[in-house]
This record gives sequence, C-alpha cells and structure tokens, in this order.
Amino acid sequence: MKLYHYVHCPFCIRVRMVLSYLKLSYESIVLPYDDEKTPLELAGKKMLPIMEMEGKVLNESLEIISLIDKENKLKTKESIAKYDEIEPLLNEMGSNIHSLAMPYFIWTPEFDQNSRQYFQKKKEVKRGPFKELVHNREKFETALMHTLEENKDLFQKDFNHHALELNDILIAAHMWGMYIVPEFQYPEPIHRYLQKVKAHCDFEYHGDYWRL
Ligand SMILES: N[C@@H](CCC(=O)N[C@@H](CS)C(=O)NCC(=O)O)C(=O)O
Repeated sequence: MKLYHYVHCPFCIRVRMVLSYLKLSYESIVLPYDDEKTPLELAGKKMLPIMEMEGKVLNESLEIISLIDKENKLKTKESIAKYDEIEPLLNEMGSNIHSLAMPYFIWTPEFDQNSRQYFQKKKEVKRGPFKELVHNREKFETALMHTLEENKDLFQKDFNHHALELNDILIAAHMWGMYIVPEFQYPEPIHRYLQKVKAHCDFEYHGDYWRL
C-alpha cells in the first residue's frame, strides 16, 4: 500500500490513524502541496489522500478506509452508513479549526517556500488574509468552543468500557489541527479523549518529519 498524503490534512490523518490502529504497514509519501502533477496523473484531480492498493487507485478517505478495515474492527460499515449524521459537525468544527490552524500549518517542515506561498494564496481566496485570521482568532476559538460544548457527550468515552470506533477517529483527525496553534488548549476532558484516541492508534502527527 502506498499512501500519498499531506501531513496537516484531516482526511489524510484519518486514513493514517486507521492504518496505524490496524497495524498495517504502508509506504508513506508526503507530497509537496504545490505538486499538481502527481495527484493529477494518479487520480485525475489535485486532492489527497490517494491510496494505491490492490491494483486500485483510491482518492476518497472513506473508500480507502472501508477497503482497509476489511474485518470491520472499527465499526467502519456502521460509521460510513451514518456519515451524514456526523458530517455537519465535522464541517462546523473544521471551518473554525482551519481558520485557526492554517496560518501555522505553513511553518511546519511539510512546507518549503514555494508550497507555502501556493497554500497561502489558495486558502486566502476562501478565508481571507492569514494575518486577519490570526488577528480574529478569538472569534474562531469562541465558535469552536461553542460547538465542542454543544457536543460534549461525544468526548466522554473512557475506552475502558467503549471500544474505539471509526467515528472517534473521524472526530480526532479533524480536531488534531489545533495542536499546532500556539497557546491553545482543549478543555481537559477533550484533551484526554483525543490523547486516548491517539494512543489507541499509536498515531504521531508529525512523525513523518523525524523518521530516521
Ligand atoms: N472527500 C475527500 C476530501 C479530501 C480533501 O479535501 N483534501 C484536501 C486537503 S485537506 C486537498 O487535497 N486539497 C487540495 C487542494 O486544495 O489543493 C476525502 O474524504 O478524501
């Protein structure tokens, strides 16, 4: 299996988490964000994740995950069947998380000068100048905290009595970006929940940068 991904991308992170939860080895290829040629050649559009496996090229995270989790160990079938129920929450959280995290993503080792400029230019079309996003961070943080408060029941699982499910991975993968934002801290119960998902998945957000 060959996974082409962006380290910061939540859709890629969910695939990485599932692979590592299931202890499946794969070739990890972090593509530069400004590389348009490789994804276009592989999948016909500039979108990651892309997975090459079993003679196929897959370009949708949930399709990849359903093929990987053959034994339905994460209740993948049930999660995907009910994806409509969780998608609005992921979008709502994702919108604020991205506005907060994007100005910082670009300073991680995933980016060089060209890919940083490419990313910033593309994302500023939709979200406005990164400097303004950082300036207005309180507004996005307040909105995010409101969403988290409204959904606090989701973060109560202790994983002693509940098994990890794909839904936990989908939520955690979207929330992970906030760990890149300076001085932001999730409320303690949410941080604990996320760290448990991370431990179950043996997931290292930035592991690809430091591989020997
Ligand atoms: N529905 C897709 C969404 C993947 C997606 O949105 N990927 C973004 C990165 S987070 C992307 O590749 N964007 C490329 C670009 O905007 O240039 C999935 O679930 O895999």
